Order: sequence, then C-alpha cells, then structure tokens
Amino acid sequence: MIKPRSRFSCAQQYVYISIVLLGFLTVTGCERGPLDLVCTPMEVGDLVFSELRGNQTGDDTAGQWIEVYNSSASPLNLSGLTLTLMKLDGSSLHEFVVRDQVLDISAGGFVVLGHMDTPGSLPDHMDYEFGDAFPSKLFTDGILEMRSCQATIDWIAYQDLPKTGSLAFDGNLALTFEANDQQENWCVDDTIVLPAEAALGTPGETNRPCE
Ligand SMILES: [Ca+2]
Ligand SMILES: [Ca+2]
Repeated sequence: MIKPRSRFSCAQQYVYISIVLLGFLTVTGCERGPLDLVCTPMEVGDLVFSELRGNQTGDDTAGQWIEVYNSSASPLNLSGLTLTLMKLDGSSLHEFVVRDQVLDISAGGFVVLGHMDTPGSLPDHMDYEFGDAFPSKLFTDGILEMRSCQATIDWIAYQDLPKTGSLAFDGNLALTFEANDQQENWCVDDTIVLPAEAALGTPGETNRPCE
C-alpha cells in the first residue's frame, strides 16, 4: 500500500537552508574536477533525484540506495558525478564521487547508486556502490545535492525516510528538478510484490503513483 505523504510543515525553512548551503558549495567549489575523472557537462535538471531507500527495519538484502532519473534527451556518462548528503541543519556532510568511467544513464532512464552492508555484494537492481564514504544509514531527514563539472544539477530536501520501503516521487507526475522540491509530490512506497518478502521500492524503474 502506498501512503499519501503529509505536507512538509517547515518546507520554507528547509528550502532556505538548502539555498544557503548550495551557495556555499558553489562559492567554495574547486575549479578542477574531482581527481583525474573526466566529467560530463550537464544542465540543471538533466539528472534528478527520483527515489530513496534507507536503512530498513529487520533483515534486508536490497540495500540503501538513491535513484536518479535522466530527464534530458541524451544518454549521459556519470563518471565524476558528485553527490553530497547532509542532515537538514547542514551537519554530517558526506560526499561521494562516481568513479566508474563507463557508467552511463540512458535518456529517460534510471540509475541506482547505493550501499550494501556487505561491500561488494551488489544486487542486480543497483548500478553503482559507494564505498566507505557512504554513511551507515541514510539520514531520516536530509538534503541531497548532485553536481557534475562543479555545476549543481539537482538538489532535494526530504523528511521522514521510511524504515519500510522507499520514499518515492509520485509516479503520476512529471519528474523535474523543480517538481521534486515539493514534499507533497513524494510518498512512501511500502508495496510488497510477492514472492519478495520485503518492500523493495522500484529501483531502476518508474515509480508507482502516490494515492
Ligand atoms: Ca530539485
Ligand atoms: Ca523508481
């Protein structure tokens, strides 16, 4: 069952925090790309956050992950793509860089970037695993930002990451970098599709509609 999500009561405050943080990152960003990685120049909104699955209650084999959607008209290489994850107050900042030079995302396609408790046990639904830089648990409330060639491509502030299933952008709506800023456009997907015993979300696929 997919549960409607309540409106984000402090949305304006978090948006303000995010804008300040993004401004800080822009001002202090390096002029060079991350290490020796070639990056792909992108426009704002070419890639957008679409679904998050955090640490689950009980045993879990599907992992924690961040799903990204390519809303551009072209395939994009993700080498050098940088994700920044922090709590809503800006603390506990983690930064990950995609170091796979052949990881592509097709136009209109998805990639799933994640973390397994047992490193190296990448499941079929995950395209890239971040290593030790990933926090042990995705924050329950946080901010995610995505950059390529030092340019911010998308960011979201989210709240109440569920412990069963995923937090997913409404599959009924057009997914854009602006639409995913609105908390009311997201919902919990705790659907269990047999024979699976857990709520897996829809990694690598279009999200289910929110009701
Ligand atoms: Ca956004
Ligand atoms: Ca999905």
